[in-house]
Amino acid sequence: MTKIQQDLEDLTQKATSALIACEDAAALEAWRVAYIGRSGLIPGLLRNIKDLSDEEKRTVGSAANALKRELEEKYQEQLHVIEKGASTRGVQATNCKLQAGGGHLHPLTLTLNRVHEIFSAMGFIIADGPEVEEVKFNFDLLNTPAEHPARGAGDTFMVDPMSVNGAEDLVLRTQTSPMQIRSVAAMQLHPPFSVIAPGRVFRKEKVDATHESTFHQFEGLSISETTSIADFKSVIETFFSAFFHADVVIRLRPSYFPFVEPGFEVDMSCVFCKDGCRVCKHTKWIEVMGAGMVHPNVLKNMNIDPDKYQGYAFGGAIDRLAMIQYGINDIRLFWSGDVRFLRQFDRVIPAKAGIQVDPPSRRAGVDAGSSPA
Ligand code: FA5
Repeated sequence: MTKIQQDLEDLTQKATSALIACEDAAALEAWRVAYIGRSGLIPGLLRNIKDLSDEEKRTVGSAANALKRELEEKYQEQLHVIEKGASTRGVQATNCKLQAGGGHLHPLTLTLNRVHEIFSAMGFIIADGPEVEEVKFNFDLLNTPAEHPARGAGDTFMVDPMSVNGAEDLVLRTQTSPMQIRSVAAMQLHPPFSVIAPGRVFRKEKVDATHESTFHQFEGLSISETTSIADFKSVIETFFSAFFHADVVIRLRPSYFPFVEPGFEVDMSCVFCKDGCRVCKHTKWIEVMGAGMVHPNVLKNMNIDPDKYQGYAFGGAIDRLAMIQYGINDIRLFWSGDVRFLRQFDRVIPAKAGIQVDPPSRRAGVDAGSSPA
């Protein structure tokens, strides 16, 4: 390889990674001037071609011209992304050309890792459990009456016993809440303890921009002799403040879930505005999870004495958090496999919570029961 060919190769790599790192118009303009502008490195390289032999002129010249065209195209694409405000927030499917490159994490994995980091740092242990779940765990032990609409085949994916060696009463779990019961039993937890269980859930939903039939929840459970709603509010405020790097305030609204009493919907103050914006639908609040104080019947089903112990449980969606964090306007993009969408996360560097994070051994992924199927 001649020196000029080597220079060309080095320049290709340098220019491509520098372009990917441009997140605003000023950085992009500086890149344009440095690489493809009139006095930039690429035109400079092309000017040197005149000193080469005829054969080198042909090979190196056509390669350098192709590189110049390619970088100009990529520059236009990046400009388009930045103008649409879609570099980190406001991510949408845009026209990017397929190109070879290193792999990177999916936005849901980035979000899940962050949830792990923050709750681990607050002393929660992480549990994992089955996606094919027994009706007993998904509903009965969670104090959900037989006539509850969520139990019907209209809302829940039933598992055909024929497909699982005749095992009956299995469903695709509709929520991560069965992990409340499973994690306590499998890890033989005794209060005080705090546990978090992320995982995939399934519902017969009409899929639209904000509803998927397969999505990801994270369940939280914290029990002690004194755990109160105030503790819940403080932990969740700390979580969302760390997650969004902002001073988040939490608001609780009364709601009903069979496994908690009282139950509430949790809203967080909008992290993008003070006076209302598109993300908070001009309400200044964003609905983020369901929660409540664990129902005495559920404590009993965990073999925990409800006269002595109390605590809170909560369940939020990883997908919704990712949408808020990255400004994704359609949940269906996560499963689309559309590389134009996915490649926009190749430059998202997993942020640190800014609080002490426990070593990985703590979140070894305690398995709280295997699939009964
Ligand atoms: C539950 O699933 C309860 N298990 C949460 C809970 C846990 C309450 C513990 C009390 C104690 P809900 O159906 O509201 O609640 O779902 C929780 C969150 O999942 C919602 O706030 C919403 O952000 C998200 N979610 C619900 N349905 C969908 C869907 N189809 N697609 C994406 N996200 C959804």
